[in-house]
Amino acid sequence: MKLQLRQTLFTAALIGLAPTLAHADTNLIPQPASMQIKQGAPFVLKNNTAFVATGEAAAEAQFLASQMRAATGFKLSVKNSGKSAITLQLNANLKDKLGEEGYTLESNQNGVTITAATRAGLFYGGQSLRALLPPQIMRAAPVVGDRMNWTVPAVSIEDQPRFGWRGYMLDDSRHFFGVDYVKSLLDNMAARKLNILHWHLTDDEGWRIEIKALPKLTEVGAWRGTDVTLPNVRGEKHARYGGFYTQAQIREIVAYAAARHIDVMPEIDLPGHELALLASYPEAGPTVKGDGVSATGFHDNAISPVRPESLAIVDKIYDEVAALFPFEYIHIGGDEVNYGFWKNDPQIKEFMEQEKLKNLHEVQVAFTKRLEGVVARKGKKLFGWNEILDDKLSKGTGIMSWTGTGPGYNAARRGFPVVMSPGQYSYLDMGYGGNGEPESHSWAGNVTLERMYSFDPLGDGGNLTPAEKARIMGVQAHGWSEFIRAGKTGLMEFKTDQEALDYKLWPRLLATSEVAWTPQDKRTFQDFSRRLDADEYQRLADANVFFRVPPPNAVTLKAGVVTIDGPFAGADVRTTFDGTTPTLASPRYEKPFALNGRDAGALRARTFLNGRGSSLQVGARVEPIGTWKNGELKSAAQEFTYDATGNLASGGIWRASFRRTGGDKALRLDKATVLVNGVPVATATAGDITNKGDRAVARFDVPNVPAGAKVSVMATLAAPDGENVAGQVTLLKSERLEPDVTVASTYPAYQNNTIEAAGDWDDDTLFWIADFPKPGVLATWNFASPVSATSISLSSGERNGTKDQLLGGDLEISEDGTNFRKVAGFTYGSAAADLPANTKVKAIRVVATQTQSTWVMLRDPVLR
Ligand code: TNX
Repeated sequence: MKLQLRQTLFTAALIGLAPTLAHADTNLIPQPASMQIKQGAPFVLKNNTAFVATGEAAAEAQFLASQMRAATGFKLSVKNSGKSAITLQLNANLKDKLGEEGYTLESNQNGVTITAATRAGLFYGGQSLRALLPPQIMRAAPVVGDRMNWTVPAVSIEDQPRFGWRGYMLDDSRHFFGVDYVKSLLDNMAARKLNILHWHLTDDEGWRIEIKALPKLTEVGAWRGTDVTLPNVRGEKHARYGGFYTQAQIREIVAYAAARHIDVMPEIDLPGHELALLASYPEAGPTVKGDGVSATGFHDNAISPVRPESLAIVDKIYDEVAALFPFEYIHIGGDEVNYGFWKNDPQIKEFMEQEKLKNLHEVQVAFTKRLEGVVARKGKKLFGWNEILDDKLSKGTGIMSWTGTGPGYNAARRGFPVVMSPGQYSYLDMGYGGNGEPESHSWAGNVTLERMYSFDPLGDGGNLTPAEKARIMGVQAHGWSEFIRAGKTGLMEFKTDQEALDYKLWPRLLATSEVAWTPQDKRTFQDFSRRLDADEYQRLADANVFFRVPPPNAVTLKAGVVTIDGPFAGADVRTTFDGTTPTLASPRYEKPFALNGRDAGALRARTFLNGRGSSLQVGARVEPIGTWKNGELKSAAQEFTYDATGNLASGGIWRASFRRTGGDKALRLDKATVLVNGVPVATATAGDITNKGDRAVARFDVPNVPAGAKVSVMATLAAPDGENVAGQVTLLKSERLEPDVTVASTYPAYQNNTIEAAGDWDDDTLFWIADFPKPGVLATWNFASPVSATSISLSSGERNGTKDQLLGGDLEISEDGTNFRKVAGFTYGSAAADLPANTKVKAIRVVATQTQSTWVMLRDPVLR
């Protein structure tokens, strides 16, 4: 709820566009555990407002005052006593009630009082106070020229976090972000009550932390490009790219974080992901090279887990790291080690014999155990990715669950502390979903804002006992940065790497903050979306965050009328009807309008905010053209006719979907026909219909539809097992090419997931290879005639996870059906490429480039 003040003031926004309204804000993110909005006038912050605090509370008051001086330009002195002020008080007796990080906040026109048992509690109360002030409070410099009314609404808050671990991981290796960015990130994390920065400082693409005993790590390992040892990655053209943090800078950042109650956990990823280390100190590698590639596409990127030179290097690194970071945990990574790199090494074989180890996983466990000892001697503990999980490890070692929630529940059951960060719900390097979004990973599917928000780290609980659940310390989001870079990508353009990263983080990190902080029964996505309004985006802009401009939520078409649901009230949405991307000059959407014979498929809608455009909504989702009630379908098939005028208004591939919405019996579609002015123009029979019991889909190839034509869909439907089935009929135009195709593979299929399923243009079915692929062709798609395409992509593996992906492979196309060329390699299970204009595609094939010991799922190629 927004409290509009009696005298609202217009103020010019930072961005210099629309004037903003100064008002008190009661939309907090994260939502407090409990908040009452009281009757009564707000408190108004003035130049002479005093902060009152004593003892340790005074230090927090000083910090909060300095944060609030920045935007207000006010004096805001801190005193021992006084009235009509902002009072911070510590009361250790409140620990039972408020916990380690909780607080209460009372505000009325006479002042604000924040009470807590700890300094952290006072800090979070202070951040809530800032969140109650107008968005401009986030600015780093005084709001000049604006006559701001710095009001705090009258509220009563009692709040504490759901989880003690509220993390974000910065991947500073794949791209280097620098001290200023890390500080601003810490500011923004703290404002949202996140308290752990997991700092991924090393990986194949760059070493980012000065280690004084090993100077080559940063002289050599921190740089990649054509003029240095480490090569460019992913098509980059740098002569020399990179950077690193000196130890002085690390200390500065750790102190900056501590002032904001954030702990910094460094990650030195071992033994895999270490090309940068190996480029600097090759003697850390196995004595004999191995085979294969890592999941990220690199050869021989694991250090030797046994070689004395390697272990000496590791110990020197951990010595200095332990001294630099006061936090109790050091993260050792441990993910994605391809044991192929170790299998030829005689030293490792000898070690296995000596220690009676059965396999190379046990070697990794032994390596991890040794490091547990190294850090224990420094009074610290390890954290690692879920691959390190093994009962031989100390129960003090933390497990970060990333490949799903299962490994986290498993670890909690076995006695380990756990942080939940499954790719499917917390990977910020996945796409937001939508058209024109920046390049991203896709192995965990799209991580939409809603998906991220929907995560409950204790959700299905994996049947954990309360004691096991208590081991789940919290939740973390991850900003892997392989695809983060300045430049054009999708419809976006980023001036800097930092902007590109921010785009992926915000607003999704707001969802993480609420998942981590707010009690589960006090949050819904609907309410979160309501609070994520124009003001909240203004708050992000004022905090100097390059957030993602949200596209319209939905565009719907019903009986020829288009309705656009904007991302928030008052959003500036622009549309086109010729398939081009809307600009600020395109017509602005004001209210529902008639399609008037235009093609709904060519409609494009886009939000603009602060001069920036969002990604696109393409076409309109057609509202049901018909419904049927329980009892209307009979065991004998009958014919029904649905009016589709204004909805099916253009030629192309269309699908009519008949879906059960009530009852529990099956429905069956035998035949469906599209009629234009009463004349059948396309008919779907057996081969074009899929019947799944609770739904049936008919596919039509519809020729051009004349403007103003009357269109209907006639369907023959039955309820073979009983009449208790209600449902609805919707129409959807295909956004991709669906040519006639012959598919072939010499590999066996698992059950009915045959090769044909990868060429039926139905994304619910796939080809599941029931064998371990060997280098060579896995499958071929041959089109009846060549198609013109501008892009191609093909995914392998289950839709929302890593299971049965193709690990090493190429996607090839042929213009003549005989000669193939590679257009993309598979990483994390997917291959995608833009094709030059006028590319004709006659055939496609997927070629494995490596032997792998899992089966593979292949999906239908997507050609546009
Ligand atoms: C897996 S998460 C990785 C990272 C990649 C990321 C891409 C983890 C422990 N390893 O190296 O950057 O996926 O999504």
